[in-house]
Amino acid sequence: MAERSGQRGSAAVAAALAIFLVLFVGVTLYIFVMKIWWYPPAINDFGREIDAQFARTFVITGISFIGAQLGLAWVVWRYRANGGRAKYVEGNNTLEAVWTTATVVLFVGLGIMGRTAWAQLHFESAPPSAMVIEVTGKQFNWIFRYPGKDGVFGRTEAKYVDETNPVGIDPKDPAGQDDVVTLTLGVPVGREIKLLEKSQDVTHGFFVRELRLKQDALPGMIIPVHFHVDPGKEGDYEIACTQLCGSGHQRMRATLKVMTEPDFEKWLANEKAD
Ligand SMILES: [Cu+2]
Repeated sequence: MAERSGQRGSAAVAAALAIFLVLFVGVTLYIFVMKIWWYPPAINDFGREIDAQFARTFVITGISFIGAQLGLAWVVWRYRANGGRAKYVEGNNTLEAVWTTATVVLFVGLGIMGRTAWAQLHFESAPPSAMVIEVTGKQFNWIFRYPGKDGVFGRTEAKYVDETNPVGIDPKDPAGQDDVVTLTLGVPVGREIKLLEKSQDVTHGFFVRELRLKQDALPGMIIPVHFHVDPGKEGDYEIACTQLCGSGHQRMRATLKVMTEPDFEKWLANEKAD
């Protein structure tokens, strides 16, 4: 009698767990396929390349995930307690070797496929014609600096940093006289932009979702990254800090303002006047 009720209990629990796993796979698949909580569309070819890599990774890991979870559901149901004795199984060396090799091949393969996009951002330098803009992260905002007409940034030093001079431009350096410091990153559309990332205090993370561009800014380092925005994609995009950089971290955001060349010139002149 006790054994019979034990059997029923096992079947119910096994069925519940198997059904849960199947539903879990279904809901997860739905979220990814329908792209709920997805990135906004990319605004350049680098972004689209990252998306392609995302897609490849999701297809491969997705197939493994679905196979593993549905397999688990089947095993839970098929081998539920039925009054028999559990059997000891030695393991299977061939299977071990097969799935370890398969995992290595998949991971290394994905790495090789993704290296083009990664190298484009980190190893290839920006063309000499790129517009250079300095980005400084500090608790808790982003500051941008344009070199002005002379194309040369003025020297900076920590001792000059104050309310009116947030990046600490040396007032005695003539190259710094025409530098333009802003709180918005204005850029002309279509033009290659080279950012020089700096930090005044802790590690910050510069991130624009639509560019698929993420690079940490570290104190004591100048880190270059470059990008362009496709023609027709003018507009405002959010710049977020992706490193938990302190108590005001969630407030640390700015705007990437993509404009046509004439609008950009007007905007920069305006910022200079301010
Ligand atoms: Cu930050």
